[in-house]
Amino acid sequence: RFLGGRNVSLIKLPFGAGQKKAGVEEAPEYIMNSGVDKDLKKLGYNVEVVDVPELKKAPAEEGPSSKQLYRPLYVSTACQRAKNVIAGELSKGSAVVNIGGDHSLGIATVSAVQEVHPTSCLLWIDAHADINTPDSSPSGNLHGCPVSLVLGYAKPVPPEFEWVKTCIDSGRVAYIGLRDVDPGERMLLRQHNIPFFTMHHVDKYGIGRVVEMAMAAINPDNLRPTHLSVDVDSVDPSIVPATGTRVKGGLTFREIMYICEAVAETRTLVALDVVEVNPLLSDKEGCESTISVARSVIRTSFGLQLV
Ligand code: HAR
Ligand code: MN
Ligand code: MN
Ligand code: MN
Repeated sequence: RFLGGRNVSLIKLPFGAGQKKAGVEEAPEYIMNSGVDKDLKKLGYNVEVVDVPELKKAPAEEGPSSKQLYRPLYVSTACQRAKNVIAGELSKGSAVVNIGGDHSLGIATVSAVQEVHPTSCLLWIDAHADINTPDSSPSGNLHGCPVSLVLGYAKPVPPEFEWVKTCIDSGRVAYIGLRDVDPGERMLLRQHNIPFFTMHHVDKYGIGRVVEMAMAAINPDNLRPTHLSVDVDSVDPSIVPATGTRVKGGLTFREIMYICEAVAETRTLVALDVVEVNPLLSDKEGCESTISVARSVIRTSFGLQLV
């Protein structure tokens, strides 16, 4: 029951204004050049590459912003555009790989997936919960806010984001990998009973039980399409140094692969996000290691080839 069939669209989303470090907008080029299209073709998929180069261009005027958010108009405009492209690919019956770019693109990816597959669940793999509201955000960076916007927790919604619908409910979202959560975020996670598995839980139960518990919570009978959103900073900085907000004590290579394998095994994957690779933040070796992890995430989520 593979919902995306055998067609996969690789969507390049060169966008980085959801945070302040230059370079994350260059990642789609690097990740594509690593050969992800060939990997998926080898697995038997029909692959289409879609570029959205206009995301690199900022709107002429940012306009006065509420809430001290960083570049809300640019983030909103880019996400609206990205959402339309992603929804278009999904509507053709294809699965999508959304290659970021920073995680503010989650506003676009979740909005698109929920529009086309309104019962789907969301597995968010990240060191961070990205559930700050514009009010609770300590940084003003919108890559820390996408989950609150799609869950409808941002009140009032900043004017730039009025187009974003409350499109998913807390019962269909789970997290794995958390280890840097802000006080306001912790309150929202608890208040709405969102299942989250921190690195402490990964240590305590092992990745096998954690994935089992997360998927049982949001997709008990594998009847829902799955959206897997992978922020590469979920993985330990020793193998993923080329990312903007490194946090020690992350997932091992096998742990992130296990998550991707378990999702592949459900045959329910319709959308995969790979975000927060920043090739400018590490040396050549660190960059290659990071991109190789991103490539492995894509290949493994779309097919089990263990032996
Ligand atoms: N929680 C912090 C904030 O909202 C940091 C969020 C950041 N970083 C990411 N997203 N890479 O997962 O500012
Ligand atoms: Mn993130
Ligand atoms: Mn993160
Ligand atoms: Mn923090």
